[in-house]
Amino acid sequence: MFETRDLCWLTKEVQSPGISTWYIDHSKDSPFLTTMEREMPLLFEGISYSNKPEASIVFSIIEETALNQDGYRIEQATQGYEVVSNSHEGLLFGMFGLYRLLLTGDDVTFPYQSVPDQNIRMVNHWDNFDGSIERGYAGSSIFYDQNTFRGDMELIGQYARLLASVGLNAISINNVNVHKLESFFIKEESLKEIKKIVEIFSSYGIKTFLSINFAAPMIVGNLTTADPLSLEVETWWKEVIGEIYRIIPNFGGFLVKADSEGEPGPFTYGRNHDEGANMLAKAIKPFGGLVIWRCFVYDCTQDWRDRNLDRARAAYDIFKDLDGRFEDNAILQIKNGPIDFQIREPVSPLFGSMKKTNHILEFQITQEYTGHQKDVCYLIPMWKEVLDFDTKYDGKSLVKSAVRKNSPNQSNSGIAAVVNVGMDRNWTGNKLAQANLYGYGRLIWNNELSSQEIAEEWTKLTFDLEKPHLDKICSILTTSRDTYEDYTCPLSVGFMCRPSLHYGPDVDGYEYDKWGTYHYADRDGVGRDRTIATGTGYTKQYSKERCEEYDCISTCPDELLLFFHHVLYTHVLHSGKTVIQHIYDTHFQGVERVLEYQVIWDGLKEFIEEEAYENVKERLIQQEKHAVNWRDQVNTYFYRKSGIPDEKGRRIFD
Ligand code: BDP
Repeated sequence: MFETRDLCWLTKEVQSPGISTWYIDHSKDSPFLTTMEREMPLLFEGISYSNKPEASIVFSIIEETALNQDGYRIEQATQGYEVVSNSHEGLLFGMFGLYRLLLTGDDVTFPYQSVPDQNIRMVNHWDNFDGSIERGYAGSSIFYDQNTFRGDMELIGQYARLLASVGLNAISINNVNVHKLESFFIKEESLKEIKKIVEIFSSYGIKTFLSINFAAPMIVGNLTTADPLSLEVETWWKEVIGEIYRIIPNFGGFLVKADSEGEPGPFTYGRNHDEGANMLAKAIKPFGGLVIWRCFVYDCTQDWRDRNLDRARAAYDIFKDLDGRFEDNAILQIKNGPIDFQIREPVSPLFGSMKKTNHILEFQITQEYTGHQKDVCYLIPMWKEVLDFDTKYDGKSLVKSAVRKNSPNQSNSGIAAVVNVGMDRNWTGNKLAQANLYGYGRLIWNNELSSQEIAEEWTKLTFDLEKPHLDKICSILTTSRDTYEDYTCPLSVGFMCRPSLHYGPDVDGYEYDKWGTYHYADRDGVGRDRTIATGTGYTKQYSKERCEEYDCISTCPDELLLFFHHVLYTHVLHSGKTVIQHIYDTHFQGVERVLEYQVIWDGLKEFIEEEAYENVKERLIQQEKHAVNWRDQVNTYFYRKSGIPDEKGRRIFD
């Protein structure tokens, strides 16, 4: 249907007549020379490789501890710019950095230095070999099609440059739920295909990982067990890993989802998660590989006899005691919240408390619970809150620094996120959802950037518009998370969505479920009691100060109230409103905001290129229907339960 693909934020031409040639120092050693030779003219139009130091952009390797692994500095030289770094990766990131600055940076002061705040900066694909994507909302997989490798290397190349341009340096290319066919990715036939993908990502400084099935020794190797302590299993993995590195010497390592949602794991054999992860980590260590082990394990069904059984507690209950018992090349990957990527959750209590194990913080860019890339929902404000959250261990310990500082090997720490791209021509389904991928990369490189700054950067790079128009798009983006929360998730009550699909309302859809339950609404009140005295005791998993704050109704922040407490509908919030009135007001407000977005977008019609305009317009229409449906179902539900009318007399279906 479309002729060319939307290259997002890398399409504009730099208008800078001063730049004409470029030169890379130590060129013979640079693994990225070919990549840069291809990129430079694309980014800085007309530029050519000069081999001469007086070129207008010079890339030099220096030795400077402050620039760390991938950092760079751009200095203004007489004829142009000099980019310096300790590593060739840093020069590559510096090349994209310079391009961005020339396009957006009216008030940049040189020298401009940029050093990433996190070492591993990763995206996780949940792509299946049949071409489908678990929780994917932008078409089918860019890697696979009907149980074959799609083999569109040009497309993968475009994707690699998008990722590198925002500073990402690691990728896993298959779903964490590893079905039978993907379990065989570790065999020679597939590895030869995977090698081609790995080479492309490597040429942009990105390491490639595979998700593996913990039971692969049985599925692939025909062994009778996958017990991590069995010698036979250990030997099998060593051979497999040796074979992987023989074919792909620059392979990154494994990502593992074990003992979670039906996936096999060490628990099957009465072993613990350190035993499972360490067996693999030891086997892959001689090759410099990593094992990234997910903490999304919640094998704890509800049981009315035991009030402590609470899904929110699971990750901490399972992993906290294992702190310090993992190999140096094993990394725990922890979701940002204790449940599952809801629009509002507290921060996982493992951050700050886990002090002797390498770890990675996991976000979700794909909008599973946040609107399926139909609804606009700019996620940077939410991620910023998580990064800036003070766990209050040892006085002060913000998540963004705890992830690194509490990892004994800081190179093996960082941030990962489930990515949102697919075969859709604009990569992300909704054009505005590109801002989440762009912003994710920018934010995890520079944790200090604000949501507003990132939104401004992305809009400037993406649309050819005057400032007042760019500001309007930014105003939609930066308020959209609050809007989505308003019509879906009052005061942190999550999971009122349609089961399995996770789009659209179904207030009781997950309530009374064996894995649930979430809102606990009855005729008098709503919310899950997670306090120490009368609830599940989840609050105890936080530092003393945070525990006291959350455990007490009067100090618990409004936005998290119903996650921690069961309260009466007439309970008065810090905001001065009752809980029931808050529910009504936010749901009406959410719909009104979406209507405002439509008006703003309509006003941009004559300035925005038609395809992008129509794409967002069509999605805003769907979002309106969605928001109205949420408003009506949630308000009606709570009106019927409580019998308390809206004090503003608005229409609620009954
Ligand atoms: C949940 C998704 C499920 C994923 C799981 C995970 O609903 O599809 O497999 O997370 O993170 O949010 O493994």
